[in-house]
Amino acid sequence: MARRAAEADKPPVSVVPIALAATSTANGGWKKSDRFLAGLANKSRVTFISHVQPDPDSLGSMLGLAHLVETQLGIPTRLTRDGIISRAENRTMADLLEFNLIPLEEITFDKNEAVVMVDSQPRTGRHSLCDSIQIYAVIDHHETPGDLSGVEHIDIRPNLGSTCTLVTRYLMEQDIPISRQVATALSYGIETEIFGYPREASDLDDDAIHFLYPLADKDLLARIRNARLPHSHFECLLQALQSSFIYDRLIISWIDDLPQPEQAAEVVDFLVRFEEVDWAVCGGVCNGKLILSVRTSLHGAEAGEKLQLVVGNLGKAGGHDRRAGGCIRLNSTSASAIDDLQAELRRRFLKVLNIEETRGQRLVPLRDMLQNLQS
Ligand SMILES: [Mn+2]
Repeated sequence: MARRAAEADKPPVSVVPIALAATSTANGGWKKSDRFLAGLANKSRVTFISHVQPDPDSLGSMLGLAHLVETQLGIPTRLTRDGIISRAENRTMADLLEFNLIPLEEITFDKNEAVVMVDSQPRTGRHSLCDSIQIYAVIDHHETPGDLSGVEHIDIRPNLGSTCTLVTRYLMEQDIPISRQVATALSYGIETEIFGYPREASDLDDDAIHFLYPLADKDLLARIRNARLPHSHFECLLQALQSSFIYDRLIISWIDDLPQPEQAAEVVDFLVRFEEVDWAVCGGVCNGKLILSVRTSLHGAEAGEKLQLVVGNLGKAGGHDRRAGGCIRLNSTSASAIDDLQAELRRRFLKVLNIEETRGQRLVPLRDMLQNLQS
């Protein structure tokens, strides 16, 4: 019986390219990358999609898998961009590594084309892809469950720090040459996910970095990490500091006009380093939505689930153990409507984190702000 089960897992022999035969293991088992490629062998083209505002992990994953498909199967590929790339580092990455990204709204799909989703799952509210498009593969590391019905190839590993790690495993399994561009993109994708603190990484993430680093362009990596920042970045940081209130071990910060959605994450990455708190929350208004970002320094904190509890049916939320994000569509962007929503969210955060309702202490006292203005 066991043998039959293993047989059933194998792709039909007729669609397996000869190049793949050598990569199956000695006991006849198929590697994940073999199965991924086998299902694509008869396709006319492969198009990669990721979540909105693609980040380095999704950009690197699309590029790495496109390289895998083109090298092993000789099938043309397309990389897409859902929404804008907003963060300065990410735009610099896409520019310097010469990503050819087609806006998702300009894409039409052929009948015999395969669609591969990376770093996200279908119907999680994280993309603008039409729900009727059939997806061949989902390759991801998020816990946020998507609707995977009809997806042929599913490889979701929440224990990994990045999707780029999973893609690097595929490339290592297939033992194909990796260009400097691909190695640099994957390397940066992994480092943005695992080099921060709290660190959420596995041994496989470290192995992937170890494998890619000698192949990557270290000068380009340094230029991407130190991308030039727009004026709005500093205005936003100033507002974050001035609007921050501390409630026991929680700091909450509100931004009236977030210059780009990912800056909420930059604010909490910065604030969670404050030694007097364990939790940092930032909420910012951007394009008619309230973007939420959460970080905690506590281990086993289930930040993603806690943020889902807080947001509830007001919007969408998800994430990892110590990092989470969410989004609430605003019915009204009037100051009073936003104030009410902020008050409600603050109340819910305090409840979920078991913090007594208090007035909160300003991070920067008003008299200090006034003194700074006069000096
Ligand atoms: Mn990711």
